[in-house]
Amino acid sequence: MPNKLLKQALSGQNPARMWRDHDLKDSYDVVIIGGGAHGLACAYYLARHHGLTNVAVLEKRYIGSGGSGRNTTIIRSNYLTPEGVRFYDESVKLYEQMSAEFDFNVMFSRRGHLTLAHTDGAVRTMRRRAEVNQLQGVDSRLIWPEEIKRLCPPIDVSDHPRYPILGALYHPPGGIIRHDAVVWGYAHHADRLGVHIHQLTEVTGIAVQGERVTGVQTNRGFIKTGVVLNATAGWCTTIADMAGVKLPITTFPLQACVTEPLKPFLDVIIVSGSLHVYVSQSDRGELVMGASVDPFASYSMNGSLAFVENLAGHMLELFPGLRHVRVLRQWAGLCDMTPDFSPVMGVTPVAGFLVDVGWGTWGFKASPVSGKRMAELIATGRTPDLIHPFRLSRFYENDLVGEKGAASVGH
Ligand code: PYC
Repeated sequence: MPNKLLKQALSGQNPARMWRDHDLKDSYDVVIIGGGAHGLACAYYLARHHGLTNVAVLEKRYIGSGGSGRNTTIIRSNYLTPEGVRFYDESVKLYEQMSAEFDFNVMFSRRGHLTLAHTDGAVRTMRRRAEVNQLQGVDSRLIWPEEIKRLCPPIDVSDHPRYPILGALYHPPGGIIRHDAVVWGYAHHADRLGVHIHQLTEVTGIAVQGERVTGVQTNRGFIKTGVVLNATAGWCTTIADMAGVKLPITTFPLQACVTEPLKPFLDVIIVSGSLHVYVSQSDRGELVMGASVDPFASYSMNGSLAFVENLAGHMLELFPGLRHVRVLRQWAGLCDMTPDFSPVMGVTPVAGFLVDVGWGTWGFKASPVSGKRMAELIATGRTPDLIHPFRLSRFYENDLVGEKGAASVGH
């Protein structure tokens, strides 16, 4: 890599663009709405695995400007239901091999993921998750304060805090990654395979004739197409409404923040549902932290003082030694919450209009698997077994996939 950089510098030539701009064609085989990691992954797998390259990805701002660039990059598969564990496990595996597949360092860092239990009820839930995980072949186990302290020396496992730590679900495969690199990697390879990525292209309407999608209206013109994938976050219900499809989703802001860089001291990911906090240390040394969604439905992406104050209080219960550390910046993203805390993927009552939505606070980690499996559905017309449990019709068939107990923090 240094040789490549040196050659490039000496050649005086600009590096090749990661992805290119194109004129908007008046027709595509597939139109994907949303230029985040999900939409770009789907475009990439359509082209790479199925040879479908007459594909447009429409992004109203710049790629990765939504949830893909606003999350805290945690990757894990320690879910509560067998359906959830199997699905996220495939995603973890795709993330593990991503740098090799792209020949581009996406900085995946396997850290180990600890979900702390502060009550007997939480210990029971962690035990159940560990057993479900193990039955699906996923490495997770219940551990106790002595081992927690060994894995994470700065954490307070004494009985001094208001909510002492009783145990934890330990999930060694859990990791973090550079989220921009994931977006750029998918964009670059989709572009090279012939996909058109259109930034600053906003969808203003979806044409439906006789219960079948026929096109998409944008601020740059009309596109004729028979297949539209709604891969948006924050505005997924607005887009679905344009096709006449109702989604059982409510949107909430989720805030996060980072501290100034510190010397490396935390090489595991720590999550506490009871204290509403999760934290990891990035490769730059910053502590990347978040909590649960704001307690009101809104499209606001403003940060609030209340969030930082609460988060700091809870962080200090776990790590009293951090009291002098300064918060550097904070931000918010939008989370589309479903009633069972699982996503919605697949077909809708409108033929040709598909959804990959409802990603709440768990979407980024699923980008590779949802992209791969939605591409398979689009290309073959058959719903893959792995995403069948997450179909829209489950809400009318009383067949929910309840994952609230595996959300990182209480909601
Ligand atoms: O589901 O791992 C997770 C998560 C981390 C931050 C928000 N959600």
